[in-house]
Amino acid sequence: MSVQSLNHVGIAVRSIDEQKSYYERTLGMEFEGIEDVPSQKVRVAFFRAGDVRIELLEPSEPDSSVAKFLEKRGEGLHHLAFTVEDIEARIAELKESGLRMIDDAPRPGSHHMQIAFVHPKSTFGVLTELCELPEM
Ligand code: CMX
Repeated sequence: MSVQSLNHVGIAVRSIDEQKSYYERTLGMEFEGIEDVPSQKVRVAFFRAGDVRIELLEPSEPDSSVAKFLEKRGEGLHHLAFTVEDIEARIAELKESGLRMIDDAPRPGSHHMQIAFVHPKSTFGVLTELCELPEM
């Protein structure tokens, strides 16, 4: 297993609108747009500085896992996402090494990526996402 790069850092927020100006104007990051990700019941906003992206996650439905997170832990850092190649093989490797996957098979994520989450209980408390970029 070898991750290629940090794809993004996910941050749980109650309102993208409320925080947009902090990332865009105060920090001066490039705003890349807002997208609905129905499979994850979230609305996401991306901001970029160099190769690093921040993903703001706002729940789009009351039973979203992000809504539960906000209720329990409040706003703040939610997950780290790594770019990988051949996500199905990477999932198999992680399972083989004893990690608990939330997703046994890739799901559609933002930016047309395929994604899969690893449970934070098996990654030292850090919710971890694998992302495979779409073919160009
Ligand atoms: N980071 C670290 N720990 C987390 C966490 C997070 N983001 N979310 C939950 N946990 C912890 C909880 O605090 C809890 O720990 P304790 O038992 O010690 O209190 C434990 O994990 C179980 O959490 P829970 O509140 O009972 O919530 P659930 O089990 O219902 O769900 C999780 C937790 C991680 C399985 C669920 O949030 C999930 O499936 N996440 C993956 C999907 C996701 O996050 N999608 C949104 C992003 C989509 C995108 O980027 O496109």
